[in-house]
Amino acid sequence: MTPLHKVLINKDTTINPIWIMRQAGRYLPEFREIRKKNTDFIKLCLNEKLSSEITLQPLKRFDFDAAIIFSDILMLPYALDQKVEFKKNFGPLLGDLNLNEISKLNENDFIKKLSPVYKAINLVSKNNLTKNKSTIGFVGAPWTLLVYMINKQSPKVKLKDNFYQDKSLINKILSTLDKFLKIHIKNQVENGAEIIQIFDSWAGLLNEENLPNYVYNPTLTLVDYVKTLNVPVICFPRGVKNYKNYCDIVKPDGICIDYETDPNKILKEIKIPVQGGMDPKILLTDKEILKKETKKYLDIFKDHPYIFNLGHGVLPETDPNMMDYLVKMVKDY
Ligand code: 1CP
Repeated sequence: MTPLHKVLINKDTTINPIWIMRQAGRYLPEFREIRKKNTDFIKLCLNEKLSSEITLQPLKRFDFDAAIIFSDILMLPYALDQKVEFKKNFGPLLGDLNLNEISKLNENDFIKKLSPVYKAINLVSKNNLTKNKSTIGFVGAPWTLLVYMINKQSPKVKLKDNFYQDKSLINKILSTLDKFLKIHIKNQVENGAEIIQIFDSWAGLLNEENLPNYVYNPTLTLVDYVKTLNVPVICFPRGVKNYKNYCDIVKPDGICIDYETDPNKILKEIKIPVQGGMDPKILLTDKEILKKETKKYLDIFKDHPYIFNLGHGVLPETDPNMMDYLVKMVKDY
């Protein structure tokens, strides 16, 4: 059993495995080197040789316990034939959504479009660098994907005023997403993904009243599906106010918490394995502060099954030396 499985399945509290969201990415000079020569981000994700190499880059430097496949949650709308571009200093920009086209899409075409992602997972899971480590596959949660597909840009930039207006459109997209997310998850697992993480980065946009329709119910269906594949599933509903409600209803194997959530409150309320929490900005300070904050999370969760991670993705300005210090500290704890 890998360390992550020991925590997620056996609820082992004697170890503290570590991996970091966005561990393969822009804070690593070797990634920026590849990215410079590959200006089309989608094409890069669809190049299994390069995407598997990028996935393994952080494992060559640091003793992480997992590899997360270098891809993106927006590969799904891309595979549903919605145009997706990544504009420099702006983020993703999506094209118009054509539901008629989407309804004609068949499973085989979808799988074919994403086959380089599945090949990359296969290459990574068979590589020696992931021996006794987990290969993590992932998807965006239906709600977060819906947000990008309708809004066509990051809500960080602006959320359309009439976002919630067309309920029939919303429901059609949600049911399409349910079908294709399951296909995407299945193919990742069949090719070597041993854990699935569901990213709901924009769950915090909703109030409690709307969570059942858009977050709880559609995510529960996916979580139940992943369980039938005998693979543990970790959910990251960033920004929800009530993590306990979320866990009680959605019942993932592990819950990843964001950096605005009080870890002491989580420890008191939540019984399932916990992951993450520390503010990524701590890695931009100094070793003294980093040591103190890291120790804080490890101390709080010392008798609770806990996977060390941050409360959101590692920031591009992070010094890899600080990451090195963090990993060693967690391992020596
Ligand atoms: O080099 C570049 O300009 C591309 C930057 C980049 C990278 C490295 C994007 C564009 N995506 C990725 C990889 C990525 N995205 C991974 C790879 C594996 C790893 O973690 O190492 C993962 C898991 C994601 C997931 C993802 N993409 C999420 C969920 C997690 C989160 O950060 O909240 C979201 C919301 C996205 C959308 C997306 N893709 C890229 C960007 C810049 C964004 C965010 C846009 C926004 O702010 O709304």
